[in-house]
Amino acid sequence: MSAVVFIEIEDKSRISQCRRRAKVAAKEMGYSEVDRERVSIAVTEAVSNVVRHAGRGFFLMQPMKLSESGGDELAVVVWDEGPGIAHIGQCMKDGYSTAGGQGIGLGAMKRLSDVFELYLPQTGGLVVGMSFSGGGDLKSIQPPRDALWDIFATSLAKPGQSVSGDAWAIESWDRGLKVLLVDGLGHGPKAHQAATRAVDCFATVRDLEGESIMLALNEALKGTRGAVAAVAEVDNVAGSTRFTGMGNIFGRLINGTETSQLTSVSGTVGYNMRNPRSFEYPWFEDSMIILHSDGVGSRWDLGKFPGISYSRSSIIAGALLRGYRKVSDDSSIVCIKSNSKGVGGRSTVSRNAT
Ligand SMILES: [Mn+2]
Repeated sequence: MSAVVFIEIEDKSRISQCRRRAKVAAKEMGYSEVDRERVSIAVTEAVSNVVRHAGRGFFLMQPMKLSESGGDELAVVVWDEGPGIAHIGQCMKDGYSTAGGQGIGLGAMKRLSDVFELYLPQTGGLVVGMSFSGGGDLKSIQPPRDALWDIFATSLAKPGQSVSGDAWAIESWDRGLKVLLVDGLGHGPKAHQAATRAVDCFATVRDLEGESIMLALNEALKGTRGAVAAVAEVDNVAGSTRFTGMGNIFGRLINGTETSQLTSVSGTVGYNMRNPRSFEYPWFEDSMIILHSDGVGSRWDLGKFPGISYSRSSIIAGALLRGYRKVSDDSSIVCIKSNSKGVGGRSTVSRNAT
């Protein structure tokens, strides 16, 4: 399974590079030739648009593998740093192209993808969010209360490193979702080893409660260089979220205009860990939880991206990476929304694709 792909779009050569990576990822996910082709065409067009209109931006592609049901999706965010497209409605129509490209346009991208969303940053530019499924059963895990999950999670390795020392996992339970985000100390292969071991352990102890999960992780990580970690248990039935954090994994819970900073205790999982402690927060149908490692600046403000909280989780994660990623470390973000209105919502239960 291919991992995340993050490519800065600087010139024309990136178009074929992104297309190639998209084809490989779709193939590795077992997609049919037809599905591989539509991923390839949509990605090519989206990245070409950046080169034509903006000249700068990034391509982010994350395989999201369902843990149990066999479904999956390939999530793509293409961020365009340009002046923006003046007449978005016109651009949605096929055949429209301002800079002499193939002109298959945003309308075709919308048709080729299973989920399609645009976000227009106030500062200009254009963000395209697309998801592609390979025909798996995406409806398989529905949370209670008729809500739909909208989930995106990614770990970007520190530039120059071949593996990320961060990792994430998302598992379903009968009341909602359980999420792990782990940051192996430092970066590189040894951090990766610690993080991977935590993800493997999490899959076996997910039925426990947060504090017990953290104690199990501590046992599993002994002998590694250790990690910081957080577990969020979203309980859609009780309308609550339990957060258990050890060390500096940052978490915020956003309920409309209210934001809660999620509380962690200090310590290192697998090494000198003190007693873990869980904290409870309310969870509403329109709540959103964002977790990230310290490779993303913690002073972020979604207010700099007006209206983005209504966007899909992949676009929100893209915005945080765009604005706050530190190139001095591995950078991870998990964004989870439960959206009763089903706007862009999809039931996806995923774990790190390694
Ligand atoms: Mn870190």
